[in-house]
Amino acid sequence: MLLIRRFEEEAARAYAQGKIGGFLHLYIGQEAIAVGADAALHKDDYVFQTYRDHGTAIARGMTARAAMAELYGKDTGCSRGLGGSMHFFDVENNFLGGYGVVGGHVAVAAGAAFKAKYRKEDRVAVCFFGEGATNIGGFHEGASLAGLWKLPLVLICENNTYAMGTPFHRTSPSDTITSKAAGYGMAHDRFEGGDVEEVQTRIAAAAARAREGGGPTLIEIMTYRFRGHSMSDPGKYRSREELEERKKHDSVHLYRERLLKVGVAENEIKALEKSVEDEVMDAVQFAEQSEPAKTETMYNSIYAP
Ligand SMILES: Cc1ncc(C[n+]2csc(CCOP(=O)(O)OP(=O)(O)O)c2C)c(N)n1
Repeated sequence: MLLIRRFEEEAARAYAQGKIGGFLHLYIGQEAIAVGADAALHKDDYVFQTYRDHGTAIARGMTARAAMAELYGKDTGCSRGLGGSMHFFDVENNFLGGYGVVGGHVAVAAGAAFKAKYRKEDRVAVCFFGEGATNIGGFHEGASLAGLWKLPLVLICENNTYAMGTPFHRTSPSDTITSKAAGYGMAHDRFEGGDVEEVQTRIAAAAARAREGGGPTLIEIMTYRFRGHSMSDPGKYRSREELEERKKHDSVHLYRERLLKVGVAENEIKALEKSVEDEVMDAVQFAEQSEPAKTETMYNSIYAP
C-alpha cells in the first residue's frame, strides 16, 4: 500500500512539472482494495482495471520502474511507452490492462473468464471498475453472459462516491450497486474497503466460489479517492471538511498504527518506509534516464492481416 501511495505522490509531482503527458488518474485512498485483492488471488488469475490502474498493476507485481517509465512515455515502460497512465499492461503478471472506455472492459474480462472455463483452467478473471461504469452497456453485457454461463468472474466495483464530479445518488436509481447482481443471477457482497485484510478475505471467498464452478460474484467495495478524478480536477463538487473527514480513515496510516499495536517495531516500519522511498526514487531516476518510446515500436505494434 505504501509503495503505491509513494509511487503516485511522485507521479503527481512529475506530472505537475510537465514530465508526464496525457491524463493521470490517481488511486490514492483506494490502495487497500488493490493490495487485498492481490493477496486473495493466484498469480495465474487475470486482472482487468480501468484507467485508474497504477495501484492494481503494482499490487500484481509490476515494478515501480516499468510503471514510472510508462508514465514518462519511455521505451522501458510496461507498454513500451505507447500506452501511458491509462493503458498499463503486464502479460507476465496477468495484468491484462488499464482501459479508458468506461465499463467496456467488463465484457473483455468476461471473455477471459469464458476462456478459462472453456479450457478448464484453474483461473478466475477479476475486473475492477467504478460505480459509474455499472450504467454502461459493456458492464451489463459482461454480467449477463457471466451469470448465464456461470463464468469464473469476480466483478469488483470500487464505489468511491464520485464518477468524475457526479455523486453516486445522481448516477444510480438504486442505493447499492449490488442490487444489480440479482438480475444476472449472481452472488454479491458489499462492504467498506478500508481494511486490507477484510478485502482479502471477502474477495478470496468470491474467487473460491468462481473456481469451484459457482459462477460470478458482484462485489461492491465502498471507498474514497483523496485526489481529484484526474490531475486537472479542481474538486469543487465536494467540501474540504468531507475530504478531511475521509482522510481520518486512510487505510495506509491505519495499517501502520495496527502494525505498531500488534508489536511490530517502529524501527522495522521505518526501514520498510526507507526501502519504499528508495524504490520509488530509483523508479523516477530510471524513467528520467530511459529512452523515449520508439516510432518503430508503434509500427510493429499495428496488426494488419
Ligand atoms: C464510455 C465512456 N464514457 C465516458 C467517459 C468519460 N469518463 C471518464 S471517467 C468517467 C467517470 C467514471 O466514473 P467511475 O466509473 O465511477 O470511476 P472512477 O473514476 O470513480 O474510478 C467518465 C464519464 C469514458 N472514458 N468512457
